[in-house]
Amino acid sequence: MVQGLISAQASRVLSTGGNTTCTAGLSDLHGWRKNKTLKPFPVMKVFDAKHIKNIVLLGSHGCGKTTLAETMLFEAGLIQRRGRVEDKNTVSDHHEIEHERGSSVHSTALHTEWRNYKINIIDTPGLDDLVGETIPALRVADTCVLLLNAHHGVEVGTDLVWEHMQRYDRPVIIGLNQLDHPNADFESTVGQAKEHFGNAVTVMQYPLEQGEGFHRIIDLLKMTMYVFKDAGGKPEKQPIPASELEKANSLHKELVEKAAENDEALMEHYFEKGELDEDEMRKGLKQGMMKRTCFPVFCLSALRNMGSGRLMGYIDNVAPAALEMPAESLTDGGTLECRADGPPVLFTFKTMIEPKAGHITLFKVMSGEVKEGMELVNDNTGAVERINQITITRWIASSAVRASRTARPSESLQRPAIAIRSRRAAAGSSARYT
Ligand SMILES: Nc1nc2c(ncn2[C@@H]2O[C@H](COP(=O)(O)OP(=O)(O)OP(=O)(O)O)[C@@H](O)[C@H]2O)c(=O)[nH]1
Ligand SMILES: [Mg+2]
Repeated sequence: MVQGLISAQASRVLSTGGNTTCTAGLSDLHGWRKNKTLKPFPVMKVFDAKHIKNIVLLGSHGCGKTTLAETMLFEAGLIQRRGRVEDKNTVSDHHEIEHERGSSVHSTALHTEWRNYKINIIDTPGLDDLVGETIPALRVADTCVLLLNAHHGVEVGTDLVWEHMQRYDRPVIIGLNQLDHPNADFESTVGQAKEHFGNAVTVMQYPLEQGEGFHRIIDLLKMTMYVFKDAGGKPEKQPIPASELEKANSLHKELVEKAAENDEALMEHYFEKGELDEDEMRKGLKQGMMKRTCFPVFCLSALRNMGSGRLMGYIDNVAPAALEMPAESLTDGGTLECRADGPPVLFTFKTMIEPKAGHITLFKVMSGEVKEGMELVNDNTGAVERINQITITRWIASSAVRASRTARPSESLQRPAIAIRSRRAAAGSSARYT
């Protein structure tokens, strides 16, 4: 795996700043529709970098990452029907080999939109021998969503991926999934998470029941109870039952203190008032996530579509955007800030050969704007490479769609899998272009 950079040779840099137009590769879409009802291709929305969140789904084999990704797309209305891994019709596990194996083999870049945010998702494979797919994804995401399986607790595969997560120092959200499973055990899984990942593990929600009957979640930030119908989806908000108030209030207090401890002004406020409001808590929790002193825990049943909306809401409001992340340290000792007005820098994190679409390289715009036709220098090879075509993969790479001619900061994942076609980028390579 090579890491490298391609930089713009000043004289050849074309002016940046085009608008976004999309034309769908109809033939590909057509094929796609056979097995899924897909909303007609919307006009591509443009999100500014503040409204883009890049997450990577991580966790042991079978903990539910692909199912959660499917639910996040469905909950946002980007797909009309949820696929199931067993039925070989999920959006993420679209490769033949993934159908054969019944689990993810490749990292897949997807996106969803929640309220006025775009959430880019990389779904990674959990099998240990496929960690080569997970590391580049970790490299370009801004927040890690680590899924734990509530009936297995912290697994060997979880510890393995946690080790890699340590290297990248990214903020972490913990999703406690499969709470509908008959053997689900929330308390013991949280206990194990604290043992393995430390006191930064912070309970944001707890389930009122587990197993078959799982359908109510107490939220300690909003101090409300979410009640799901059997079919899952949008929950009803109800007041916390009197029988739960004592427990909820004491856990809420712990959460407030966790938020306050990350910011002096918040701490002072807390000492004065003895409480923090939701926005103040979010501010403290965000700082705690950036400092990795707070790993918020959310309750989920991806299979029964319970809890993904709240998780996406938290990612929107609290998880950091690429612009808020610390500057990247470069191999040459320099640093690189994610700035819209910065020099055009992109980082390729995956190259693949897709049926129908051919050679595709996925990249993240680390700074500035990248435009079709631009010539950038590959920092690994020193070679000048031309950005031939920027496309958007809509779920399945083979239905690549011609993207805008310009890519902007963190836009890599804004429209997942913005690709450049360049025969030079070796499959599986990652490189930095400037
Ligand atoms: N009961 C229950 N089963 C679930 C849930 N989420 C996923 N599953 C099941 O768990 C199995 C594995 O789900 P996947 O989504 O493929 O898990 P994964 O983490 O993507 O697995 P890898 O791709 O191998 O890493 C499938 O049979 C799912 O239907 C859940 O919330 N509850
Ligand atoms: Mg999977």
